[in-house]
Amino acid sequence: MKDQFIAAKQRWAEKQKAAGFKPRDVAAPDRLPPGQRLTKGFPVLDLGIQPEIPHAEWSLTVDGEVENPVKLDWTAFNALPQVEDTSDFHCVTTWSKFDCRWSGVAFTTLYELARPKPDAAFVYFTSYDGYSTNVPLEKCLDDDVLVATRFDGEPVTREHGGPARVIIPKLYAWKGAKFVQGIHFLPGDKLGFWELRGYSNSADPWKEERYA
Ligand SMILES: Nc1nc2c(c(=O)[nH]1)N[C@H]1C(S)=C(S)[C@@H](COP(=O)(O)O)O[C@H]1N2
Ligand SMILES: [Mo]
Repeated sequence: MKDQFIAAKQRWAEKQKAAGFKPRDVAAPDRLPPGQRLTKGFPVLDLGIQPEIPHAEWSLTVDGEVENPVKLDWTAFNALPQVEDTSDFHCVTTWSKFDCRWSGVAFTTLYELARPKPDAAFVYFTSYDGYSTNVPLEKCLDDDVLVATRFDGEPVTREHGGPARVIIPKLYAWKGAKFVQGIHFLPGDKLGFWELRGYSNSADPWKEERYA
């Protein structure tokens, strides 16, 4: 895990040097996962609750199997190094959105801050709307996984999961917690909201891992 973390951190650094928004070739035929349709809009999916969290009341807890559990308030979170990344977004309900420009804090930065213990192997995300989702730690240690506070240069709106939401582009979008409140490092896997209700646990859009 350590080597993977260092490699991801290095790739993040290289990507940040190449400043500016560079949409990739939209025409690339291999870019849309099987069974997906491209949308130009940005649909909203939630549990019917869009919690309103003022910045003064917002915090992100990073804990579990870590050497240094932290609870970051809005100021402390935004004082962490910021990254920007453009990625594609794939929802299990068959829409995909290309070139989403997110900025915020890289997952690797939170990993480095909390210092997971050697037995940490899974991540369980919790949200202000009662949502949860789970991801193997190795899937989070990639140079496109971040806790985003901005979309296209503007604060993430409440409907899209502001103040902060998780983005894991290589998995179906339900694996990215909107309104994120907690990031918990666990030794074993723990199923999240949709994973308990018939959605795939692995959620790879390229393998069409939609429902379990
Ligand atoms: N907290 C929370 N996060 C969530 C959800 C949710 O209901 N609550 N829905 C998930 C699903 S199913 C998808 S497709 C995306 C939708 O993000 P969007 O509303 O910005 O399109 O958020 C994911 N994260
Ligand atoms: Mo979804």
